[in-house]
Amino acid sequence: MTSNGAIALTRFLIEEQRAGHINAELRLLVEVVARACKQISVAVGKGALGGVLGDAGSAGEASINVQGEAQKKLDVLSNEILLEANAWGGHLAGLASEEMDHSQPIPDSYPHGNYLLLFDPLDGSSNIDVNVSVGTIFSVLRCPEGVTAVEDSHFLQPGTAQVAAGYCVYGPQTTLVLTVGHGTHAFTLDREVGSFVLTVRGIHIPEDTKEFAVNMSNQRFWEPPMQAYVGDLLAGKEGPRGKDFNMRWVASMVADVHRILTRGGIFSYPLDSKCAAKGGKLRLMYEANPMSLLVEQAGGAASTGRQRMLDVQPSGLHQRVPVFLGSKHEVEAAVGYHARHDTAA
Ligand code: P6P
Repeated sequence: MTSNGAIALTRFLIEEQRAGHINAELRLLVEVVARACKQISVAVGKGALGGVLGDAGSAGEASINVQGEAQKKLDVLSNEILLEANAWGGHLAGLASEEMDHSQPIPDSYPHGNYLLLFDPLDGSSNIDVNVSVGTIFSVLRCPEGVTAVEDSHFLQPGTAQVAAGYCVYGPQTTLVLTVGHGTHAFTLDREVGSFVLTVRGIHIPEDTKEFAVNMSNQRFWEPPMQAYVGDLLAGKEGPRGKDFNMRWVASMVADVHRILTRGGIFSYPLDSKCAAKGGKLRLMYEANPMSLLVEQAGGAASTGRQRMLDVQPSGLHQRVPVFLGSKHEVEAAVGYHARHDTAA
């Protein structure tokens, strides 16, 4: 207990271990990631004062990552913080990052553990320079039995294989949201003490909602079922849904998902003709899968529009997917538009 009776992350994890939900190695892994997120929070919070805004790369030469996106200085710094924090603890066999072409084994100079860590070190980068919430997303898998030399293929496990997942949102508060497979819980950073303190045990997403999150500027590029679904949302109470809807779009998945975990809603980044060739915009392994586990553990639903997200069998480390997640009944409604369209087709 902290001095005011609240439960710090360390105690929460020890109690999860006593309950048999996690082992000591996974407990250490979560503690290490949480500490790295505190370091990233400090760097993000300095902004211009820390000389960390703007694009990475040398003078005039942008640094482009495997996604083909210009890296921000904070993308690179956040990636380095997570790599350094996780190298020596002995809890990982390997790790993979949105910012790195391939996965990395733990150096032979350090002991190897049984887990694989995947992360988007700083999601929502386009918001960094305009002081809008960004975040770190992470996913934990077991290293397959008998594997000594970790390769990309060892990470290609469906979302149901995740043993833990979470994100840390760097907003007005720095909040870590975590699941180890027994509910989704929120921990707010007490900056005076430097500890994450349990602030919501057992998040529950309302099954119904009147709020949707999508980038409407892509509307003309969507597939017909998405056009029909959103068209009916916009028709409001005079339309087939019989109620008015509100819209939010932060363009930072962590911020949008945090709002949905907090008050419900549906988040979607569907296929559109611009990104269809890549399979979608958002990445399966370290964005959609961890967020989908968090949402399902909070009583919500997550789908590609045609398949439960956590059942998708990955084919590549940086594979992209269409995403629908949030309030269970609303995700089911969106999936229904796709099912009826595909059946008719
Ligand atoms: P758009 C941020 O770059 C991100 O990967 C997600 O965090 C966010 O939901 C999405 O892309 C925003 O995409 O096309 O609206 O800029």
